[in-house]
Amino acid sequence: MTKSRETTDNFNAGRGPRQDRELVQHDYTHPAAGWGAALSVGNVLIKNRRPVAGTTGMLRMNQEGKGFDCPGCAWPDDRHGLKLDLCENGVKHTTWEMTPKRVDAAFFAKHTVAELSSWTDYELEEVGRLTEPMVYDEASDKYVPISWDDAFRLVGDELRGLDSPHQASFYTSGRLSNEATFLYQWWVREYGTNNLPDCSNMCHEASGRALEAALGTGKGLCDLPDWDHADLFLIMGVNAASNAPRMLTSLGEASKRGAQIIHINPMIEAASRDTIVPHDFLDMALFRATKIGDMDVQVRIGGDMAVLRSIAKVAFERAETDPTVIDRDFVEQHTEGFEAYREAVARTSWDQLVRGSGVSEEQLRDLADRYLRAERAIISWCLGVTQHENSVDAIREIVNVLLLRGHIGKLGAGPSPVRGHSNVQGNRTCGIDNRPEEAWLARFDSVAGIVSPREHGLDTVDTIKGLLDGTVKVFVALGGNFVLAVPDTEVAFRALRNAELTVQVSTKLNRSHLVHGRKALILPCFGRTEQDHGVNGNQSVTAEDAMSYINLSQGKRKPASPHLRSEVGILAGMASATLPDSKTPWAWFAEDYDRIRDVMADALEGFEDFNLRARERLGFRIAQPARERVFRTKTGKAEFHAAPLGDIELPAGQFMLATQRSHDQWNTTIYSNDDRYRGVKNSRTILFMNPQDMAELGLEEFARIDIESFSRDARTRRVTDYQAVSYKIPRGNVIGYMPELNVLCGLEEQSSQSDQPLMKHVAVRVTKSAPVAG
Ligand SMILES: Nc1nc2c(c(=O)[nH]1)N[C@H]1C(S)=C(S)[C@@H](COP(=O)(O)OP(=O)(O)OC[C@H]3O[C@@H](n4cnc5c(=O)[nH]c(N)nc54)[C@H](O)[C@@H]3O)O[C@H]1N2
Ligand SMILES: Nc1nc2c(c(=O)[nH]1)N[C@H]1C(S)=C(S)[C@@H](COP(=O)(O)OP(=O)(O)OC[C@H]3O[C@@H](n4cnc5c(=O)[nH]c(N)nc54)[C@H](O)[C@@H]3O)O[C@H]1N2
Ligand SMILES: [Mo]
Repeated sequence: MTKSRETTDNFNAGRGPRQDRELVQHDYTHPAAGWGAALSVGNVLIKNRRPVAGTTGMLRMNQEGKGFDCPGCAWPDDRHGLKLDLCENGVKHTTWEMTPKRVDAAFFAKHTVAELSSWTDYELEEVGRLTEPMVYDEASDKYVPISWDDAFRLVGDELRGLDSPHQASFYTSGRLSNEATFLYQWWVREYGTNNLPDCSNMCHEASGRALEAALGTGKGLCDLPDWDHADLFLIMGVNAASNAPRMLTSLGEASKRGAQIIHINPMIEAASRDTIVPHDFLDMALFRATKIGDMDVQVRIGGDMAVLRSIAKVAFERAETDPTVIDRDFVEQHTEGFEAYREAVARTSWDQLVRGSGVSEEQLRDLADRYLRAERAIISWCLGVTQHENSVDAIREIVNVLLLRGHIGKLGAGPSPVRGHSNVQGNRTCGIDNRPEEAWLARFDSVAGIVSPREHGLDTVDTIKGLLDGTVKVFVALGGNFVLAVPDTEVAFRALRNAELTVQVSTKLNRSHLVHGRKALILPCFGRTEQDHGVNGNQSVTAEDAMSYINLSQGKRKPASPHLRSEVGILAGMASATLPDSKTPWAWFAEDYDRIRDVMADALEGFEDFNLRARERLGFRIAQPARERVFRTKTGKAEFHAAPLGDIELPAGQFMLATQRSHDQWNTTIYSNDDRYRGVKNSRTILFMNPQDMAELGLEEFARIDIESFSRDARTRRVTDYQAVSYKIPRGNVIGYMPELNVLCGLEEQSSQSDQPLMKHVAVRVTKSAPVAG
């Protein structure tokens, strides 16, 4: 069976709808959000046949704890609670879940897995919501129905049959609620392993490690009032108009009050032009756009540390004559390592800074000048900064320049990473961590009455390696689309097919259900928008956003099928079946999440009176000592970091590739082949290139190209028949889409600082495709 399936694997095609029209590209000049977005929302609602229900569903989202938390991104809700704060991509994301289409037993009876494997990823998700638990039947190569009890028994039997609990790995995609997360890690640790990989391993691991070392907290320090008071923003490596659209609201308001907004990005993204703030009805009615970019710094891919260090370079130069440039009092009272840092900066020449950043000295000085004049500065970043070899150093450099100006622990200033999935931050807080800290485990154990394992567990890349070499036999995924999200797609396919058992808890059909182990389960769960009845009525869960606010979320819609279960319920079922002698009251927890929250209140710092505070009108914010300038670092101070500038030069003829999202996708879920703000229509198998680089290679616009990557394992990975699109990006850099280009990301290409796969740091060669024969 597997044989025929492998022949249908296609690692070269786009993962959106089948491409039936020619690629088009033109400049997009309209404001971000605004009517373009409103029209696009309308189209999505119509496509999902949800014009009316879709709208009422939206009106219940993000509204003062009375609805569900938008799963679209981790940006906090409007704290004033007065406005209708929704965005195009949140609407798209939510309607995708609310589709009336269903994937039931009859559907699976009609299609073998081999046949489904030939469908596009778009077609798989398009068929609608999963409705009942299914198990893989090898004889017919089909998924067939299984009862919940039998499914749980299968999981329990397999896990108990392993020689060691470390032979199983338990993935989380960052939308799992805090309550489910807490129970998940409890089950896994009581079972006996810290094999808890998550999407954070591919996302903000670098941010967590850098901030923890520098400030004694793995999270950003800013809240929305800070965003309301800053007079300067450095927005680094984020495509905010597509991936954190509600940031545009904050930027629009900041711009109106005169704050400066500087975008540091190899691409000039839509968010650096102007926006019509989507919830500002008057602006919408009048087509009134607000400028949200004062300066674009087109850094070369991987060059952020050089940009930041140039700020420090200018600061130290000026400090010789101007004592106010560096906040001496702050540095003396609250920091450690200033002298060593000063020396490291002195050792870095302008020549290195210019080469390392790809930006002229003049522009770097202009940037520094603006930064050093600001009284309150926020530095915000996302994947453009985190997915490189030297990302931990780059993020420590963010903290370095904030420390120089005392921009920590004061209103309107600080580090503010943009997190990805709506609860990826809460997952960590509530225990999803393959490298847990002793203090966290000790407190948890004392409350839970178990002894958690202490040895570190596997992250996402380790899990793939373990599956490949057979040391991992069972793979469980709470959400996500692991096989497409991870690097090295072909290798990942082989890894998952090597498993004894794969278990996917999901809402929609995706590739990870088709690339499965010898035994395989699909366990369908409620979505965020759906009711979840316990013994005391419709239950709520909580999520933590990118600014550490905890919000209650309650679904109102009727579940997509009567056979669905909640994620908590599914976890409780799997846990009971795995641990028959457990003293943990799994089923009792699932009956009423208040009971889980009562335990969390004791086990987790900052969750005191959890049930009470979660029910406050706008939830609560988890306290962070660093905001009060109390730093839980080794020295008790905020720590400067004196790293040398990393080398990002490639041999001649190679390009640095960054893989990223289009406007019309949510990670591995692709809504269309268009990328509106970059003016692209009808294709995802494209590569943005600098026009001069294209000319040098003799490539015309839309020329057919092959892209080949280099990896330390010396294996060649290649995609063919892509198209080159000229775009204003730095020379030597190329940009294309994930998850298609994950094929090129070698499994060995991991940051030595963060262990993150180098998804924006791929060395490639570009060549003209051979002409098609005939
Ligand atoms: N609609 C929508 N929203 C989403 C998601 C989605 O897929 N769709 N995904 C969610 C998730 S999980 C996450 S983690 C976030 C991701 O949000 P983003 O970080 O915006 O994701 P990417 O699309 O990878 O875009 C990376 C950005 O960094 C820039 N960049 C690339 N290399 C560099 C570099 O070396 N330096 C700098 N300074 N910039 C660089 C790119 O031009 C691009 O603007 O969004 C979340 N929100
Ligand atoms: N090359 C490259 N690769 C990347 C990245 C990159 O920038 N470049 N980014 C990385 C990042 S930042 C991330 S976060 C990962 C994303 O990795 P994942 O989180 O694993 O992937 P998603 O595409 O977000 O998962 C989508 C699936 O989640 C399921 N789902 C949706 N809603 C729910 C729900 O409520 N409950 C459950 N149980 N399931 C649900 C659906 O079945 C859907 O098919 O990808 C990473 N991969
Ligand atoms: Mo992410």
